Amino acid sequence: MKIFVTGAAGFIGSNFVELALEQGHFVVSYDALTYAGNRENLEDLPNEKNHVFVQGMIQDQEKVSKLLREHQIDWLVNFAAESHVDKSISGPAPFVDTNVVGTFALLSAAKTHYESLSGSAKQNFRYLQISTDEVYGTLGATGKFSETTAYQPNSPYSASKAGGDLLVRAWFHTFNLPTITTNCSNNYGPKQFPEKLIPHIILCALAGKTLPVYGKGENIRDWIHVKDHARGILTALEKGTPGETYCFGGNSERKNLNVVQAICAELDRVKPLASGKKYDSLIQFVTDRPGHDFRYAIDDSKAQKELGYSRQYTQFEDGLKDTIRWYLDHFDWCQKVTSKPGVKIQYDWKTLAK
Ligand code: NAD
Ligand code: TDX
Repeated sequence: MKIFVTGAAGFIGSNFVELALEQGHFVVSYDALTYAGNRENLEDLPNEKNHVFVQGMIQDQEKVSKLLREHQIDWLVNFAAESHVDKSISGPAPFVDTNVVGTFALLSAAKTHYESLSGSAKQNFRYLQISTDEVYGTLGATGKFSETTAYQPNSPYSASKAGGDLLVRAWFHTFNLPTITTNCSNNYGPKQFPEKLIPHIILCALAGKTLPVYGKGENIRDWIHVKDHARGILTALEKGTPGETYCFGGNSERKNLNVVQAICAELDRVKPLASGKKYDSLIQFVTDRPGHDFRYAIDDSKAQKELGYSRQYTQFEDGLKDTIRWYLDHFDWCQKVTSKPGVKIQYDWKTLAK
């Protein structure tokens, strides 16, 4: 298939592009290259001849329309988003602009393209919206989110994602655009921007800085390896029913403090501190995130039953070890992506490289 991937230079988008190319698809990667998007994420890809990169904003409907037409696109997958909850609290405007207005522009371009198609091209066309479990709000100690859970977003980030998702729903019901929405839990793995918990803690630890744990570290997230998520998305494109939503989770709920402690334990093993101290001595409990959702967990039995979806990373701690190894082996990448203008996170690279 010919796939138009927005947000392709980000964490999950770039892992998806790699999988799609491996599977023999043709991919047009489209990305604005914000602070979170990096061209480096799309280097050394398999089947390079089947890959085109175009820089642009999803809000640019005319540009997207032209690309959909020129490349005779079959599947549009929308990963492009402002994705960091903390940034949505300090500055929500770009979240509304990209996640809501940008989704509207993409849907408008997709509708025009879809209506120009006929025969099998029209039958095969899909618009896939990448969403999150955060749109469902927060869980208490028990229960799980599923496709039937009501949307109750709590942060500016999740509210903006929910806004985009509701537009997608309306474009299916009103205009018959064949849309699919996937809601996934917290991803981890290679190429995640170091503002997010796991890579941020790895790099702070290696730089000998304190490890910030919000509140008491008791909030719970359900961790899925990014490569399992990418496989799930491809399966939804291949086998999903238009108008449906599918949830993907990792079946790996962990308290934040336990995730940070697991990172410390692995670093003690593979890169012990020269001082002889243990990495967990760097843990510092800091002011909690405002409106911090307590717990997320996903029931993905619908995706398992209807799409035949299954996870290959079943042990979070093993996937975490691989992820830590990836960051240790990619200091250059870490340095490059955090040295861009507008990125506030700074590490002491001389300490890190030791
Ligand atoms: P990311 O921040 O790493 O990547 C986002 C990408 O979108 C970047 O490359 C950025 O340059 C691009 N982008 C931002 N605004 C754009 C615009 N206006 N036009 C074009 N490109 C733009 O995010 P991620 O973690 O890879 O998340 C990808 C998608 O998956 C998002 O929609 C996010 O909401 C969703 N999601 C993420 C997670 C997670 O754990 N990271 C979980 C569930 C769902
Ligand atoms: O330094 C930190 N310390 C800390 O305790 C950071 C960055 C985070 N945290 C906590 C907050 C969360 O409970 O760790 C948890 C995970 O935080 P993030 O990595 O910022 O992820 P989260 O807020 O859960 O959102 C993520 O998962 C769902 C993605 O960023 C979203 O894009 C996705 O939709």
